[in-house]
Amino acid sequence: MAQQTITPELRRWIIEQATAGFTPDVVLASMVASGWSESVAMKALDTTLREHLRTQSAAKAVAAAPTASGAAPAQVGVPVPDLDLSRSPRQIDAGDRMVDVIATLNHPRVVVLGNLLSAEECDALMEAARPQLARSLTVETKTGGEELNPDRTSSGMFFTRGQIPEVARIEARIARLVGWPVENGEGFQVLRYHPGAEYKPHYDYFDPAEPGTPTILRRGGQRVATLVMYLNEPARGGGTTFPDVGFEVAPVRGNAVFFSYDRPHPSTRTLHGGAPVIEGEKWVATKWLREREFV
Ligand code: PD2
Ligand code: ZN
Repeated sequence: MAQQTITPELRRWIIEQATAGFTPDVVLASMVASGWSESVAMKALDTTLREHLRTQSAAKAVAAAPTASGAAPAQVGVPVPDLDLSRSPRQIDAGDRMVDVIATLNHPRVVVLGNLLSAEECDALMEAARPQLARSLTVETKTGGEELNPDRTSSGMFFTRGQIPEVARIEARIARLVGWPVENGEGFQVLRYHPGAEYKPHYDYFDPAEPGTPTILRRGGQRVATLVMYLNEPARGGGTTFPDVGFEVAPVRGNAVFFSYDRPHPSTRTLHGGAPVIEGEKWVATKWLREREFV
């Protein structure tokens, strides 16, 4: 496709749409429908609306405007953790370890990493987690509590930040890798899946429309990125899937998949799931990163 330029006319049009009460997701859909590439359109929207928010008091009305469908308006994106891939490195220095860059995708932002963890670190996490595994809970967004979720047939546990030396070391490595403070991370969650177990597709951010979400957000704001680390290798099945873009990451011991989401909205395309394990066991450690310090 020929290069698409963000002209002053386009900026003016975006601002007109926004001030007329159309939310960014609606404006995005109409730009895509008229031939804009979604990633260019999102960027144009993001920069234009940010600039406008900075300079105009009318911005308040934009954020508060209802969508035509009555859904919650999509917010302008927030800063998120990311890796510095600007010079296309094969490896990134994560402080105490060189980590391989295996594959990247821009929308959704996904980076597949190799050799993030050593075999000894994978073993240490599994052994420390094993005695505490219980059928997995997910955060109940209706109340802010936790519930048994039938979409998740794995068992799991949480470490606290820095709970054992291996956890502290890996947390520092991740912080350096993605440029995000250790303090903004939730404790690792370790999950074990048996054959037949899966994690149905979901978003990791908290749904702003759910009544329990404000309570959850008090502990450090929204989740803005996820790192799923593979601690072992099931013989078959158990990939991490991104159904919106037909992408699947194979669970390879020591490897990881990173993805970020700058707004709690499906337009991030970060719908993802854990495919059923067909043969063998699958163990992962998940790190979720929040906007602010997680307390
Ligand atoms: O185990 C996975 O592959 C997986 C897939 C989707 C883990 C998570 N989500 C998660 O921990 O959020
Ligand atoms: Zn997830």
